Amino acid sequence: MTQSRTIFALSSGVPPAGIGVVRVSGLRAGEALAALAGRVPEPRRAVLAKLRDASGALLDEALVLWFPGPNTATGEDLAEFHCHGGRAVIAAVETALAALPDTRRAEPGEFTRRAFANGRIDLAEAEGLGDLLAAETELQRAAALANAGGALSRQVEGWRERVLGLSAEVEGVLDFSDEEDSADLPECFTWNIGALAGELAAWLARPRSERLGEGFRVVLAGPPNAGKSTLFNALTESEAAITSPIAGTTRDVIERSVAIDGVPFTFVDTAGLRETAEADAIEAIGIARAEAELARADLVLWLGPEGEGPEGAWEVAAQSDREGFAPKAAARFTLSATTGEGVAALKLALVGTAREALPKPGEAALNARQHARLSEAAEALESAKTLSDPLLVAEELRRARLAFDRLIGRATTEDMLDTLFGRFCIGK
Ligand SMILES: Nc1nc2c(ncn2[C@@H]2O[C@H](COP(=O)(O)OP(=O)(O)OP(=O)(O)O)[C@@H](O)[C@H]2O)c(=O)[nH]1
Ligand SMILES: [Mg+2]
Repeated sequence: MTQSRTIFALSSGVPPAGIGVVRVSGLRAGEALAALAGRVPEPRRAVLAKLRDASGALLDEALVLWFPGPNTATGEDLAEFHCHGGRAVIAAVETALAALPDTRRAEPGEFTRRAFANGRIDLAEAEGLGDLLAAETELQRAAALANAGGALSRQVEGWRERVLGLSAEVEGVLDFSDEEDSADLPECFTWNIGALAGELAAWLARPRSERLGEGFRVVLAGPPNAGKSTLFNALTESEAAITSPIAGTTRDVIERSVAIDGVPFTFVDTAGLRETAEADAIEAIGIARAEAELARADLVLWLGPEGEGPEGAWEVAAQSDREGFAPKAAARFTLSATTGEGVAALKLALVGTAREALPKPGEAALNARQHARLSEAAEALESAKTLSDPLLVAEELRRARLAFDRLIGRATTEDMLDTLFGRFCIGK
């Protein structure tokens, strides 16, 4: 399935840059090469060419490449112009391309959308690609790369095959039962469905890929002047939060996302918790917000009196360098954000804990959409397990297969595709 219009876009970064790669995809990609570079080079060979517009004016000297379809990134004929990355150079090349018949600028994600339409990649791979382009930390990159490379798709194909096999068994029993009404499914059949449902359940229980984007959420809490903001600044290596000896300095929630050892974190500094009689109206709002943050946290670092923090919080004995410092009997960490003592140990422990809670590197993680489809499949299998009428079992298996198809994009809707590809940048 080839789209009628040929598209082009700058696929490299925003100019000015050393090189600007303009990609052209579609039926007229070869003509675009001939028109601008004067010839169509040998496939997959970079050649130097003078680029000219229709009037013969020289635009740039560039490396050009020719990738005849269908074995290309988009599944269509593809041309690349590796120009000098100046703004005016790119603009001139784009203008010359736009002047060609049936050729227009690409929309965001349109190259990838064509790759999907032409069966070069499936939906899970396209989503992985989107995540890869958006990845900011090492952990995000590794997870996205696994999906873009088709790890999830292969897994789903495997499950789909097994459901097909099970469906075939049911069909067999159904054919047979035309003659004898006592036909039953073999015992191992239910066992096989159960095993498959169990595998899906294990995948569904894994941390979701969105968790990687949000990061592991660590909230610092405690009474005023406990040293929350000072520790927050030390952990985020910033001066984002104002610190002062005045109790009630922090009034609003401050959050900052950072990567430590490639692991994404969001640290949240909050207003000191104290009785509102002492606090003013604005501080009272800050305290209410701080309490709301505690509920959202993946982990709370408690800098207040021992044992008074929320359940599961890590007891931190802060300001250990101060004279008259009162240690905590069961402190998980004793540290001074001012001297830095003990902060590295805390960071190390945070990284270890966050790694457990976030998708593992190299393990494909599901996003919300994929999770919903896989849940449908798991539900259908769980229900098939409990049924004895082969007709009903066959119907549940069909439902599971449909959910797998939706997951990898064999059955999709236009608006779903618009949403997915719309989040890509132009030129991808
Ligand atoms: N010596 C020493 N002083 C610290 C340490 N941590 C914080 N302080 C000081 O203690 C005071 C209060 O620190 P903050 O970090 O502002 O305390 P907070 O918990 O954010 O306080 P509120 O925002 O009012 O709730 C400031 O003057 C800090 O400089 C520390 O580890 N050692
Ligand atoms: Mg503060």
